[in-house]
Amino acid sequence: MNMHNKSRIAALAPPGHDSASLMRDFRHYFNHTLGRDHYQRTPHYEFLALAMTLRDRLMEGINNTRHSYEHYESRRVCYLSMEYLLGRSLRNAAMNLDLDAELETALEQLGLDEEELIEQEHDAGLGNGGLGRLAACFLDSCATLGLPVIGYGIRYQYGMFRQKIVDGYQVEEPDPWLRGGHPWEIERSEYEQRIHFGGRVERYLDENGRSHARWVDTHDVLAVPFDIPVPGYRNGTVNTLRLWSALATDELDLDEFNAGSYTEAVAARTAAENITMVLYPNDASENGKELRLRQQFFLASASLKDVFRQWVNRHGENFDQFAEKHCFQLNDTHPSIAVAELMRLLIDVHGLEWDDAWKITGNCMAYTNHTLLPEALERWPVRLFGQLLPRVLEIIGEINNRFVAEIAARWPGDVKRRERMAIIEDGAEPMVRMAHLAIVGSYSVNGVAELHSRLLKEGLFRDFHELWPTRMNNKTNGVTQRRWLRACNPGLSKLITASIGDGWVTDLDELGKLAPLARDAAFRESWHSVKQANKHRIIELVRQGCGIELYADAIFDVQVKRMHEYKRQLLNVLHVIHLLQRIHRGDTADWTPRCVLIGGKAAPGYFMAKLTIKLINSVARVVDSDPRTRGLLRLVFLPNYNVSTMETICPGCDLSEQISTAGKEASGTGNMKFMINGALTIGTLDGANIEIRDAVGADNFFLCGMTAEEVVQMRRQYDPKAIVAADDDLREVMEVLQSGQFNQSEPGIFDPIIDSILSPHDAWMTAADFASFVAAQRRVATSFRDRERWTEMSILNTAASGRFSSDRTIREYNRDIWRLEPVTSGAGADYQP
Ligand code: 26Q
Repeated sequence: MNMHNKSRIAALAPPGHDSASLMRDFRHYFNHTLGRDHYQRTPHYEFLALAMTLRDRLMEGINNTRHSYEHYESRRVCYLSMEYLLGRSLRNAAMNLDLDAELETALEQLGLDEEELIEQEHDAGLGNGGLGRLAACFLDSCATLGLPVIGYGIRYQYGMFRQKIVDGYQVEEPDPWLRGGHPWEIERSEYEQRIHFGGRVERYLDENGRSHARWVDTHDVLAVPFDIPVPGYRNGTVNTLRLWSALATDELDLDEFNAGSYTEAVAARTAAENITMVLYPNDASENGKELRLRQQFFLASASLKDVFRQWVNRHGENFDQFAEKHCFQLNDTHPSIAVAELMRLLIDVHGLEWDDAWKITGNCMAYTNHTLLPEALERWPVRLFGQLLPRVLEIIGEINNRFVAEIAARWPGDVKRRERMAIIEDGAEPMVRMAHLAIVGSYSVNGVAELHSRLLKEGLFRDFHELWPTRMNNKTNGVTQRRWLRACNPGLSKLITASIGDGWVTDLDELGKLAPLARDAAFRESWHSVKQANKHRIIELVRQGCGIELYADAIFDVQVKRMHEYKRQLLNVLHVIHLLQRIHRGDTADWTPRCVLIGGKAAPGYFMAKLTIKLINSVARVVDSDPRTRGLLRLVFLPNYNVSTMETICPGCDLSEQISTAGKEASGTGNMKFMINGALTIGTLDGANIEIRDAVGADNFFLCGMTAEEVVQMRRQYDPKAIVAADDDLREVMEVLQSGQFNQSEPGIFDPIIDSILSPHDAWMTAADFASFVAAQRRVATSFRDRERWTEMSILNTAASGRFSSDRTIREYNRDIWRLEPVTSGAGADYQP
């Protein structure tokens, strides 16, 4: 750092990590900063005071870590993501800072209940589901591995909507998660950036007579960063998640208004600030919305400008080493406009030639794909793009022209291929294909599970794979065992650590040492009792959430994930209806009691997904009010499924439902959380299920359904009516559905579901996998009755789950794509200026 810029404020002694210091700081924040006293119980302020106490310790780490990275001039990764599904942070911060023991003592002396304070924290729900939670797990692993990775995202005022169930239907409510204060962030106005929108492009000649472009008459919005600390596990590293918030500029557009309209001009500030108002739910009906494109550009431009600010501070206008020192990992196509914005900044703002700029861009962008569904691929109308970001569109046009010329040279005359691969799709309404922009502009393109990456190479991105055979690679997803075992399942964690030590917390393969213990009857007994205790936590959650009583000795059969047809919650309900039929016909000899839990949010505009929620609730009601099901069967729809509820659900689950139509689920990550916590999986050969089954062995996995290849085969002559006619069980299920038994007061409401099952165009082929699913569920029921065998399988699942740590995933990203050196920070490694 330049001595001139250096402040003379002396460094403070680091805050203490003993219980006395924690208590002192807690009192300080509670009384002096928050102005509360002990005359009234205010758990929310107690939570805030505790969070501020921990934040001080995190700040110490964040600064040490930044100094280390600057000192070593480390190569850096910027993870660009529109979503970070962080959930709560308090328990995680205490654990990673190695404060949980001292904190327990401190809170006990203060007479506070830790669990109650933890419950006060509002989930940071800045994501839809898998993709957003993956980003959060990745940040945890990067910090734990000491890798210089900074997350960039958006600070939405409203996160994922809150789901209420009214008369069985989903009702969405806004999630004002910042209300009441967000103690983990600090605003860094000194790093704000100015982001351009609209305007037009102007050409001018420089002093050497060279022509340049200038983006002028723009409507600017300020991007203000808020930093959230990301602590590694007890290693002194605290990385940064930098979230951008939109703020109107202070220039008033007074001349655009008539004299005297000062108030209107101030009120118009909200338009700019709307950019970061709300997270878009993953919703096909929301595709192509201008505000979403604004958000994407806002993230990409602000983050790149932030990187340039730091670069120019240090290296001036020399960009020779820029690509060597940076990698931008694009979390799906959502931030992929960064490819064009990086070009624009290098060329228009920093005066580089096209070819030099393109070389830099192509050497520092990397793209992760998360979907094979063609309808989910992002495309933007060229027209809209041109209005909102005219200069960025010009650059995309130029990238496209050069790319198309490359294809024409490689495959002369192959016009079809050129059309298939172009970044700009021709037609009545020309479109920008963001995935093509991302692939062309990146040196690495990865899928998120082996099957998914293979299907990308053979199908969706086949042409690109032929052109650049080394660019495409696989990085199977993972989850962080710190949150998803150590913190959320203290019972099992203690048992595991008592048996094999605590090495698994940072090396999940260590869990392999549990495998021999699966044959130890005493160990199985301990394992079983931990699972039972965890099931009681679910029972309590369900009692409070929906007022239904579950049975602790029943099999807990769980499907929690976003509601989507391809995930086939419908297949799960059809099985429940089938079980209900069996109970009605008295076919209950050797019955295994079963509690089926389904939870998940439907995109607000996704009609079929919402109707499926209604069906689940309707069947649940019939099951609950039928005395014949007592002790045998329960179905519940768990409202408002989120990160925090998963932390209670996954430790107590017996059976994890992963039954997507093969070839549709890119990876899945809930499947991994359940496996680590000793659930068995009933699943199709889809996404990471295949790798889960390979790891644990076919004997310890309940396989069902067609393969991805069989799905493609059957598509051609799919005849669900014939399948129903030939299957007594399915026919009976369809008959009760058609009878209106579940919707007596709302006749006909489930017709769209019935029709979709019976349609030869049903892309998800629910009927095709019904028999196989029911048969697999029979094997599940039989196995569960042999408690010793089931517990053995449960232990073997945990033992084989090492591969599904996001630490492994991140090591692979780093080995193959990022090539970062780990950096030691913190105690002992303090940077001395
Ligand atoms: C698109 C357009 C407009 C508004 C929103 C969106 C949007 C938002 C979020 C589109 C997609 C998403 C999220 C996708 C997602 O979560 N995919 C999941 O990613 C996981 C992590 O790789 C995988 O495990 C899952 O298989 C995949 O479905």
